[in-house]
Amino acid sequence: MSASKDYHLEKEEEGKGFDYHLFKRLWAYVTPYRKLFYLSLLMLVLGTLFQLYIPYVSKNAIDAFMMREHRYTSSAVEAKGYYRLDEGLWIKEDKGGAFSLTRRDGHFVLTDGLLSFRLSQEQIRELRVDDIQGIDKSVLILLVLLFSVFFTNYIQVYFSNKLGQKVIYDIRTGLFRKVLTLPLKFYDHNPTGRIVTRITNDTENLNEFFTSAVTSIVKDILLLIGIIGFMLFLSSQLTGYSLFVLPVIVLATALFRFFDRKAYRKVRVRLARINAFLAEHLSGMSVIQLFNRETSKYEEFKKTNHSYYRATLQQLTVFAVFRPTMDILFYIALCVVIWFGSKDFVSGIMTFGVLYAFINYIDMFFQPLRDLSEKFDIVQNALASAEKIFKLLDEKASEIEPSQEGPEIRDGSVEFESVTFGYNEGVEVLKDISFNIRPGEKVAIVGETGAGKTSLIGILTALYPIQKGRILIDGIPIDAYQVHALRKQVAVVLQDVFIFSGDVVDNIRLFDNAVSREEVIDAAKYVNVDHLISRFEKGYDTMLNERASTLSAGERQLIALARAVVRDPKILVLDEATANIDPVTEAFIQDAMEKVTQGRTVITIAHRLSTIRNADRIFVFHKGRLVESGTHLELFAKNGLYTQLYRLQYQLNE
Ligand code: M5T
Ligand code: MG
Repeated sequence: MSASKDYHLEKEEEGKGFDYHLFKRLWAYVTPYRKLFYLSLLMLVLGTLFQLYIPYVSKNAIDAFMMREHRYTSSAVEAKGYYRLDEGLWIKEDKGGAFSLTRRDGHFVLTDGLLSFRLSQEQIRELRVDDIQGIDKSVLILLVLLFSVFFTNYIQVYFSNKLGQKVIYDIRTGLFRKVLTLPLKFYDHNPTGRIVTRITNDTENLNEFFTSAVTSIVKDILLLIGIIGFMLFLSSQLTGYSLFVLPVIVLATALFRFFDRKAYRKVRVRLARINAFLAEHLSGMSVIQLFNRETSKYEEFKKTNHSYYRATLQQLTVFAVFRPTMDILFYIALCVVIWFGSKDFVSGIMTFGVLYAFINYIDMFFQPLRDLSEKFDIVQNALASAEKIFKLLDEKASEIEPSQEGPEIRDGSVEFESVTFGYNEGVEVLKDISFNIRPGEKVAIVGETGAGKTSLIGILTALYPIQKGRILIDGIPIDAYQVHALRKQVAVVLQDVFIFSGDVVDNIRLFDNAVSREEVIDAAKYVNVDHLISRFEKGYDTMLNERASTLSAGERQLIALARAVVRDPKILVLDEATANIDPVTEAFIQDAMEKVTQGRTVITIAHRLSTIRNADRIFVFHKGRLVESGTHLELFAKNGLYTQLYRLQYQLNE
């Protein structure tokens, strides 16, 4: 693909790393909900502590109640605190006692080296009632801990998701509000797909950041620190042995990050390519089919699709290597713990409970490690998205400073004073235009394609700023009006009419509920589109789609005319569609035009004979300049450009 063809694609920038300002700005969005944030953080810390405590409680249960050494002294007579074992044998727990409790052939035996008594299960339970109660208590504590982990996790997940949703809701709303105020120039340079991506995908990336990444990173780090803390507390030596794999883990993770980032970026770029391809080709489906481009487009898509597939495979490979590597490292660490730990246990340096807890902690240790390295992508991705979102939010709203208050348009005179305008620097589309239109005058503008006629509308309605000169309405420069007031009184019917998805009524009043259904119908009758609408399946309630594929060009023009009329503007600007209209519709439009132009200043970019003939004055544009003006007869008599144009375009219709 050539560079020019890829202009609408995202460039994948290098990862930004951790930018303090970015975090500060993101935090500003969290501030209104910081209670949620702190609460979820608190739950996170509590949950992690509970989780860390579980192996430790098990260790206590094992060492204090299960594996404890028991010694007893004996007495031949009954005494307080002594337990009757047999006729003439009473025993009592005593650390310095001669009898010890040992296991032999699956039974407990009480022995002092000379005598030994085999104990029944009943007796052992009575003797070790403290241990059994201790175990009960430990299990209860474990249960409470488990439920607390569940409960804190639940609250934490709920609150952090709520926080994420609230934040991205605000960001999405903010983005759309921004987008509504952006100058049209912005849209000339930014393809729709990109802006849609900003408002949907990029905010979604942020959501993931808030809900899963931030919390799990904090949690993982807490866990790692906590686990190492507990392990050091239990046995610093064994901690040292078991973490000897740590450098290997760090290396493996760094390698994984490197390859994963590369693969991930590729996946994103290629997915964006698929999206862009689809968006473009779905909209242009009729052209593809009409020009038999199906096969070649299919091949093109297959190629794009395949390159995406390859990129995902590559990413999978990276993961497929990383996960088992981490697993092997985990098992190695486990082997080390068992090897050294068991020896320590056998030689009596370490209790069995500590060994048990250690194995648990090692198991726990690897989960956050795997997680952290995989979550890193989300963070980086989110920060890249945040940056792009903020860039859009920082776009300058409009080069035309909006006036806060301003006059109302009363008469509707329009004056251009040496106006020069271009969309891009260095290319002048309109050059030194001066004219004066009186209130109520009907002016037709003619000129060849690309002469700058449509551009005139853009600057009259302040959609684009001009470079030189002044535009005045009622003798007042347009920038002195509130943009709102200006556009209320200058209604425009554009060359290609945009229809929104919605019914006919809403498309005429443009979803403005201040306009009643009756007013809409009146306007439709006024412009002679009423009888066309009543032929629709559901009349005024017929749903239209945004491509207006169910309307004819003439119907669309008339709906747009009704749209303009319903607002009762002082100045009406019409950009006639170049498409030919059948004589019947032509008559309807002409009749409508006669009515709607009453008492209004009308500027029509004319493609029809009737419009030109009925105009009070005609302006002839040529290559961005106003070259001739006057009535039809005056201009015709001049035998200049107008005569030429007129002859070329209309002689056949004469
Ligand atoms: C005049 C350029 C266009 C042409 C010149 C609308 C628009 C136009 N142009 C831009 O660069 N960006 C734009 O957004 O300006 O264009 P126009 O005013 O649309 O011409 P027209 O209305 O007289 O032509 P037509 O065909 O509608 O009769 O060079 O490239
Ligand atoms: Mg045009």
